[in-house]
Amino acid sequence: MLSSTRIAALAATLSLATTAAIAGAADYTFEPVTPEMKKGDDVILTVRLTNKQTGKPVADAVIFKTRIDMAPDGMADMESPVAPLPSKEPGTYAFKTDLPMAGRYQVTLSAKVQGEPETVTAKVIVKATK
Ligand SMILES: [Cu+2]
Repeated sequence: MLSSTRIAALAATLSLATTAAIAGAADYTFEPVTPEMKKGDDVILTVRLTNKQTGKPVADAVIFKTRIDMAPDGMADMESPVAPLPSKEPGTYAFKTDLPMAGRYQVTLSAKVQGEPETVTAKVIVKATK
């Protein structure tokens, strides 16, 4: 016979399994590795992709769209060139860009994560200083 504690534990396990099954793009987050850097040309900007449920970095994602602009400071049309660089650490993704003036830059990313059918999109804010 199952005790009520066992049943509660079983129910909790089942609901966890259900949550994992319906996991989606919202379970992933991009964060800047260095949220603040010196302005200039050929700046290396690195973001980390994390699975929020496990807290672990997510390697081998394919970032297929990247845009960097100054939208946070009202300059959405001030767009910077972006070139992907090889990753130095699993779960981090690096780009070469220009941050020509001090202020806040928005990095808009679209990525395909292994095993996740939905596209993961994110907006990351970084700050360039003088
Ligand atoms: Cu600007």
